[in-house]
Amino acid sequence: MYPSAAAASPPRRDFISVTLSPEEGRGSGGYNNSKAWRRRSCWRKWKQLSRLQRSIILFLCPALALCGVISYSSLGEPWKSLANKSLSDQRTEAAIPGLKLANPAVLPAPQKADGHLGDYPELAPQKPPKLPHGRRGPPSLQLKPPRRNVRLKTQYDTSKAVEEPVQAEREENPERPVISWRGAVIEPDQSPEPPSGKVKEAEKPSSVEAEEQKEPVPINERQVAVIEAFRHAWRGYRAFAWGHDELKPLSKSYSEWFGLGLTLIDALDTLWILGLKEEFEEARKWVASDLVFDKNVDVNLFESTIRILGGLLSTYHLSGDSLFLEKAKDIGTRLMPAFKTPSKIPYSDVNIGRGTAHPPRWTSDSTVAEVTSIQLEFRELSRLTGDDRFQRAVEEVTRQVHSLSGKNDGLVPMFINTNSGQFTHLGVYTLGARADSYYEYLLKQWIQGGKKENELLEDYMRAIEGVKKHLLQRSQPKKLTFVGELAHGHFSAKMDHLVCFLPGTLALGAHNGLTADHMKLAEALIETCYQMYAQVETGLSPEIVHFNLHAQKGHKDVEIKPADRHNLLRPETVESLFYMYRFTGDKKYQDWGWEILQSFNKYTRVPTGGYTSINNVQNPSNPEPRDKMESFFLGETLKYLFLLFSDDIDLINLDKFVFNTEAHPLPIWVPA
Ligand code: DMJ
Repeated sequence: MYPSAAAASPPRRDFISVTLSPEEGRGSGGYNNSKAWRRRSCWRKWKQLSRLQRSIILFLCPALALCGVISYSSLGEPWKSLANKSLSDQRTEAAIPGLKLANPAVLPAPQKADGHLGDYPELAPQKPPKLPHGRRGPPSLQLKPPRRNVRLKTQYDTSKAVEEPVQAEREENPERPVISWRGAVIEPDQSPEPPSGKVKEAEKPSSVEAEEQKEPVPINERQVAVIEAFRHAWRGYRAFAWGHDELKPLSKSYSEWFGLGLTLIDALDTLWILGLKEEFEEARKWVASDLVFDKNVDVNLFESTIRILGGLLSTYHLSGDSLFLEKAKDIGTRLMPAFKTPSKIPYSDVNIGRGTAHPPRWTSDSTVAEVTSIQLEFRELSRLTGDDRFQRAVEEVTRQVHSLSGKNDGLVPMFINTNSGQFTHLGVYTLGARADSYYEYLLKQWIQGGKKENELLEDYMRAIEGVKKHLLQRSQPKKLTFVGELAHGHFSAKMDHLVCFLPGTLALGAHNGLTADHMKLAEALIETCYQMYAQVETGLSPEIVHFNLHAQKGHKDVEIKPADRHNLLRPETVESLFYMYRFTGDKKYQDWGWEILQSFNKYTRVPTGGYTSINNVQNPSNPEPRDKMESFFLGETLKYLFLLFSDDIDLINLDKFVFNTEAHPLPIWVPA
C-alpha cells in the first residue's frame, strides 16, 4: 500500500562505465605504429630547437601546470556542489512517490500572502560559532545541525555570509550575548530578571563540554517530507491561531486552554531541530514580547510542566538563549503553590497569577501519572538555577509514592489523595491514561541522574515484572503481544494508544544496560502498536483498541468500539519507533513510521493549513475531522518522525539527552 523508499528508489550508480570501440579494444597495428612514429617525430623537432627556446619551454610548462592546479581548486567546488544537487534532487523525487521538488503542488510554495513566511530557507550547514565567555547559561548544546542534501531552494547560501557579521559583532563587543542560530543572529531579550531573583550561572552540562564538532549528517528525503508537514501545520497555526493554545484548522480559528501560546512553546525545540530558522526567530520574538505568566488563569500542573516548562528548558539547552531559562524559571516558580497541600502531593491546578492552587472541583485526588511525571523538569530547573526548592518538592512526591502501599507487583493505582497522600481507587491497574508516564519517569529520572538513584530503578524493574505477570497477553489470530488492564482481578484486553510509549521506554532501558528481555518485549510490543495502525482502514490508530483473545473467523486482532475510534494525532507509536530504530538500526521501523506519516497526510491534513484530529479512523471516505490540532502534534509527533528518519545518532544523542514525556530533550547530568 505504501511503497518503501528502498522499493521506489532507482538503483544507485556509484561507478562510471566506459565503453571502448572494438578497434580500440582489440588494438590495431596501425594505431601502435602511428603512436611510435609520432614520438620519434616530436623528439626530432625538440632537438631542432635552440637551447634558449628549450629553456623557455621547460620553465613555462611547470608554471602553467601550477596555475592550473590553483584555479581548479577554487573553481571546482561550485561545480561539484551543482552536480551533487541535481543528483540528490533526483533521488528525493524518486524516493517519495509524488514528490517533485520543483513542484509547488506537492511541496507547497511557502505562503507569501501574509508577508511573513519566506521561501524555504537555504540552511547550509555550519558549525555553531563559539559563544563568548562570560555569557550566562550553558554552552549551546547545539547539536550538529542537520544538513540538507536535498535542496529545496538554491537561491542563496547564507552560511558564510551570516557568520561573518556574527564574528565581527563578537570581536567588537565580546560581552554582548549574541546568539548564533545556524547562521542567524538573534538578539537576546533585554528583559529583567525573573521575579524570584537572579538566574544563577548555569552548570555546564558535562555532556557537551568536551564534545568535538563533527561534520553534520545530511538530512534525507523522508526528513524533508516531515519538514514539509511541519511547515504546513505551522502555516495554519501562524495564520489563524498565532499566540493561542491550539489551532482549529477547519474553522480557521483557535481554542484556549491556558491562554499561554501552548502550541508555539511546545513547538520551539522542534523548530530548532528541524532547522526552521526563520520560524524559530519569529516564535522567539513572541516569547520575548508576548509570553506573560502573570495572568489570572488556572493551569494544569502536569500539562504546563511537560509542555511549557519542559519546552522552555529544552529550547534553552539547544539554543543557549537565556530568555528561555528566564521564562522557565518564571513559570516554574509560579507552579510551586501546587505543592502546598496537607500531604505535599500536589494539586492538579494552579492559578499562576494569584499563586493559589486547588484540586479539581469534584475530588481532592490527583492523578498518579500527573504528580509523578513532573520530576525531570523541576529537577533540571533546580540544577540550572541553583534553587533546590523545585527539586525538593518533586522528589518528596517520588519518595512518598515509592513507599506507598496499594501497589500490585510494582503497578500503581491511578489516583492519589492530596490530603492523605494515599492511593485511592485501589485495584485498577493500567499502563494507559492516568498511570502511563509514572513508569516512564522512573526510568528516565534514573538516567537523568546518572543511574545512581537505585530506588527509581528498583521501582521500574519491579513494575515491568508486574506488567509481565498481570497485564501481558497475546491476541488472535496474529498472536500480537499487548498490555491489557486489570480491574479488581479481572483482565481486560483493552489497550490505549498511550501505552505505545512503552516499547520505546523498554528499549531505552535495555540500551542503558537493563536486561535484554526488555528489548525482546519492546520488539513484540512495537509490532502490536504498528498493527494498531496497519489493521485499520485509514492506516491510523484509534485512541483505544480491544484485542481478540480467541480466534474468530473474519475477525482481526484489533477490535474498535464506536466511542474509541478517534485519533488525536498522538505521538506514542512514532516515539517508540524512533527508539527502536536508534537502538537496532532495523529499517523496518523507519518504513512503518513512513506509512504512518502518509496516513496523517492523507486523512488529517487540512488544505488551508494545519492538521486535524479525526473522529473515525475506520472511515476513509469521511474520517470526520474534529477541527483541532493538539500541540503535541508539533511538539512530539513530527519531532519523533524527523528523528526516526535520521541516521545521525548525534541529532539528540540518547546518551546525552533524555526526552521528557512531551518529547522535550533535557541533558543527562552524567552522560554515558
Ligand atoms: C502528551 O501530552 C504526552 O506525551 C503525555 O505523556 C501523554 N499525552 C500526550 C500525547 O499523547
